[in-house]
Amino acid sequence: MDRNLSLELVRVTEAAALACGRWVGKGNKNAADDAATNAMRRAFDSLSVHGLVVIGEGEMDEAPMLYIGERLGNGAAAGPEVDIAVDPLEGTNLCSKGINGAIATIAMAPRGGFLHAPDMYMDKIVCGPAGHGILQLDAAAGENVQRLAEAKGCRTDDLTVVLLDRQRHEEKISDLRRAGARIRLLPDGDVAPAIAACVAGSGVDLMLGSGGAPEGVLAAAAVKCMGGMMLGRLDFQSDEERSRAREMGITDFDRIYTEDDMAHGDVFFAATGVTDGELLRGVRYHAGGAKTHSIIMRSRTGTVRQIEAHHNFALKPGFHERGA
Ligand code: VTB
Repeated sequence: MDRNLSLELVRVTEAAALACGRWVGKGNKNAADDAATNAMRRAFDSLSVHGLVVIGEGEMDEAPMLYIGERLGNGAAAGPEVDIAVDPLEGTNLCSKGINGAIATIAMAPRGGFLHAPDMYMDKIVCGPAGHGILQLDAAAGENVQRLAEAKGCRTDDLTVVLLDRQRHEEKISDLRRAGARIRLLPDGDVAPAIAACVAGSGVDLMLGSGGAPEGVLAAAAVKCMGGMMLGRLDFQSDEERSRAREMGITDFDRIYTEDDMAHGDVFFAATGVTDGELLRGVRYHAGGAKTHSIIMRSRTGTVRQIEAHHNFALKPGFHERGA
């Protein structure tokens, strides 16, 4: 694949962030999500790929654009055949309330490179490279923290674990507290902390718990690019979910997927901050322009770039409204 694609991809997440950034704190998560989705969809038109959405905004009958199965890209003859995973606004509630942690994100892999994860929960554990061969999805949370502390040569209370603040995590949380770990409970958004867990010095050492499976695939793409470790297993809540998964080609319901099972081949990942977070600053607007902060990466080279972009709306009429 063309090495420039990761640099192209960041324009897509920047466009989405610039568009939904206008909706921060306005209490309208659907409008924020629509703005991000529209802008991201439009930005794709200039990308030289033959893209197919495999993780998107929903099924074709549920979402007007960026739905699963939609073909994207400008169709340039030379463009590669790629699968695309998107979450134009990951953390719609965070954005609508103006809380930290909302991002615009996208991942791309050669055709067939992503797990076609159904829209349901996935039990996840994510850590940087130190976690390989050490952490287990089914080990008690406290035990995982002990093992990670040993591997890193630190104390358990040197480690910070992030979980979504949900009742379903009660047992994990008490177990982590018993083990002495520092914990951060987030209202929403488990992709950004999964990325942070792979970045040394980010303030996040481990991300655990059950969140969206599509978000799991996006996280896996980033984890793979950074050499981190991730394990995930679909967390079925009903037989209806099992039959939906079967329709999507999943036969082994107990399978534990690694980051590589969920995202393989030459994977690209990009995310832009919408509101502030551990890793990415949110969009900052000023007279006539805005500043965005993004992270982009590619698995084949392992290069991780952070990009601060200064956008001049005067030179791109309509840009600040459309974000394209
Ligand atoms: C999860 C998580 C997401 O929404 O999908 C969550 O992965 C929904 O979980 O990052 P609940 O049903 O417990 O609310 C996010 O937090 C935001 O999209």
